[in-house]
Amino acid sequence: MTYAFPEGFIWGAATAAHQVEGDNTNSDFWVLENAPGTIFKEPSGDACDQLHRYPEDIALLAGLGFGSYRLSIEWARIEPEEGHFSTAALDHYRRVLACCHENGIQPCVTFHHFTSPRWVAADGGWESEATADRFARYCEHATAHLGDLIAIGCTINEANLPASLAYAGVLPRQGLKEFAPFLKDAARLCGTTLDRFGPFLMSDPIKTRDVMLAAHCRARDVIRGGRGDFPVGITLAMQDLVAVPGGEAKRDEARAETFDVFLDAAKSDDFVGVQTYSRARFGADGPLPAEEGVPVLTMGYEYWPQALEGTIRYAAERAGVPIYVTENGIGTDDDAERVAYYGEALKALVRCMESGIDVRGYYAWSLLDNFEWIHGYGPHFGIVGVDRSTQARSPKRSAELLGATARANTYDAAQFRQEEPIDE
Ligand code: GCO
Repeated sequence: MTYAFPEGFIWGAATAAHQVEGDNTNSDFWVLENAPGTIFKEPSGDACDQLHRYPEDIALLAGLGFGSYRLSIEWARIEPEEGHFSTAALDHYRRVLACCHENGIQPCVTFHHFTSPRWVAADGGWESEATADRFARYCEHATAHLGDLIAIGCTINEANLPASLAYAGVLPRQGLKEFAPFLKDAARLCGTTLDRFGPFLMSDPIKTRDVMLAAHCRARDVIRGGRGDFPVGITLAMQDLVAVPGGEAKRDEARAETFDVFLDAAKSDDFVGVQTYSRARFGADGPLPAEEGVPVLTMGYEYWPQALEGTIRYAAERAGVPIYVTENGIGTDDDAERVAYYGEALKALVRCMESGIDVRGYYAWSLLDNFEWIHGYGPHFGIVGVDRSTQARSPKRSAELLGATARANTYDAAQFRQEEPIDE
């Protein structure tokens, strides 16, 4: 089976600043990772040193055949103290974006990917309304400096993640503060008290959802009104929520609590960014465990690449705006499994295209093996491997196949089935 994508379809790979840049010392997550008793498996440290190695990474991405790079800019670097905007940090990102253009890569820029400056987290963070205004002000400055070089803008990454995890029972509904004693020390190290401390994913998930939604809407408006002319949207963590017979009501409740408020707000956006890794099943009493016989990945969810079809369909139908798949991928040490995953996921994407859904682009998560938050460097999502002692990059077969797909703008199912590299 082959499928030719429409002209102009965007193919890329994604990363996030904190996961690849290294030494993001002014961010709230840096404090969380290094606090005594932390629940993080290891600190991010140098990450992939992309702060210095971005020219190599961008050239690599272009050489593989991709046309776009989804990266995030780091608020903690750009506004290290409230109201102080670092021209040096903004100039750094200007060089990064210029480097993308020099390599024929369209930059898709995420303004917030989980991390915030310490001062934001110390003053209410994502539990405080004030953060919505502060975020919009930061976006306004960043757009004034960078907007002419941005091809696609994502305000906030996975703003619905805390609410989704709370609904699934992974996060306590009132947040982690009572349950994770290290947060008290982390708050102190940030110069605040536990009740004022509000880093993403560590805070009250429902308040976070509401503040992030407000922040997104304000940011979207200032970004649109600023320098440059590019589509602006939000990205959402979207598992395919499916009901076993009798589970429809619970599935719909989960959709309402975790997707719908954002998808409804996205009706006024230029697109929705869909980020899908797996599915979640619902029975009459709520979330169900993995189905027997379906492999469970290191991240704890099912190997279910076809999930992408359901999430694209749901997002497109509810929001009624174009879709970008801003993340899709698998954490595995076995690149053959990754190739098989992408083969199935792209097939699901093709089914959506064939039924006329307006999908404009697809980004693999991730360009690089990188810092996977509380899991540290254990899970490998990269299509390019990174040697942790030398920082040497080595593209995997999955990178070559996705790059070839991008270059041809055509999906060829047979390629994703071959055992041996196509060019050898
Ligand atoms: C997220 C983030 C990424 C993750 C990726 C793999 O979805 O949590 O956007 O930062 O690394 O999803 O888990």
